Amino acid sequence: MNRITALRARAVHVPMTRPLHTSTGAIDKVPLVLIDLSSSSGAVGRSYLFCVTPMALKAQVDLLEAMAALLVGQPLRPHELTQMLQRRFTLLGTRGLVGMAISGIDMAAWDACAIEAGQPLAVLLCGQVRPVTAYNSCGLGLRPEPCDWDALAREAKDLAQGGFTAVKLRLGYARLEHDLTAFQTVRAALPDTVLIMSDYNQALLPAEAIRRGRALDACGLQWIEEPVHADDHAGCAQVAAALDTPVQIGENYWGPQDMARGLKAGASDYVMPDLERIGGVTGWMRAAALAEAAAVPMSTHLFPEASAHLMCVTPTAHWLEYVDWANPVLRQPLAIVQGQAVPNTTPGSGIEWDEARVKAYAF
Ligand code: SMN
Ligand code: MG
Repeated sequence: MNRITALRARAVHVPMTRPLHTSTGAIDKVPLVLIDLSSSSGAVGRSYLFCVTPMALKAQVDLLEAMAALLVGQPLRPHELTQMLQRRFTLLGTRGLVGMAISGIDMAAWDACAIEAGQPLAVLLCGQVRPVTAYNSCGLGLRPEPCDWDALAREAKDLAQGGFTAVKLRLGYARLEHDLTAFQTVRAALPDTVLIMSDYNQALLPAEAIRRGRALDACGLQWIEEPVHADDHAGCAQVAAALDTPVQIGENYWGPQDMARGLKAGASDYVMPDLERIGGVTGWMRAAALAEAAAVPMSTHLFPEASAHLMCVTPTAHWLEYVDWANPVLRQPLAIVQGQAVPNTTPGSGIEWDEARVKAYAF
């Protein structure tokens, strides 16, 4: 039995091709924590965490380094490791930085297992590597007033390059009229064949979400994402029931139990768990079973490299969210071919660091 010999965590602050404004604020550089989990076999499993703000980077690294004491010497068995960590941190709470750390360790442990098995992650999970339909989420943020709609149109055209058949537009302007203008601008800039998703990032109260959603219903959006506060499952269920456009949530589900509550409440038509919140690969597989049982289409949130493998074994797999945010520190960024993500066929989840860049972007 192979055992964990070391855990290393490093913070980087990586430049973005396109800064992203959402209704929660602007992100102009990507704050990541890179995790290396070493096994006695010699394999090194890797994952990264997206910390949203650089203010969280040091705390996330410190927490992971402290957690190494619980891990070193333990057998490399992700199910057991994740369960042990969940128990150990129950009294502190397993959301926020703690939940992200547990998920990151889980993802790195699965990567190490796949490397030891000599198999791509999807194959280790008893599936096969196949292309996964992706939408381009690397932009189309909110425009600060006075809104430069021409720039939004140019960005839409850029994002559709590479054969993408769908893109995501951020909404949640101060007024509905600007939401509609943003949509119409992007719609007019793209061929009819390119689909459009939208994301409010929790900006609205349910009544306003219903008002805006009804105005958007004629637009043919693929989905309206997080119209209301992520924890307001009852409110989101009201919105989903009132609209023709499907409502999408899930990036803020902290573990499969949280997703089970949302599904039970009928909070959304679609789900899109996030690997660093749902509990890594272990949490994803359990969430995928819940989505299958509820017959709900399941998409991914960020982390396209590992997520692409998981979509290959997700019964109700829907759309992969493509972002290029980790590309500057990856040796081999995820391949996109005609709008489809093509997972690596090499062992693991396809994450290896470009050490020179990691050094250059060290935080
Ligand atoms: C999002 C999440 C995190 C950072 C930026 C944007 C957005 C998405 O909610 O779903 O892509
Ligand atoms: Mg979102």
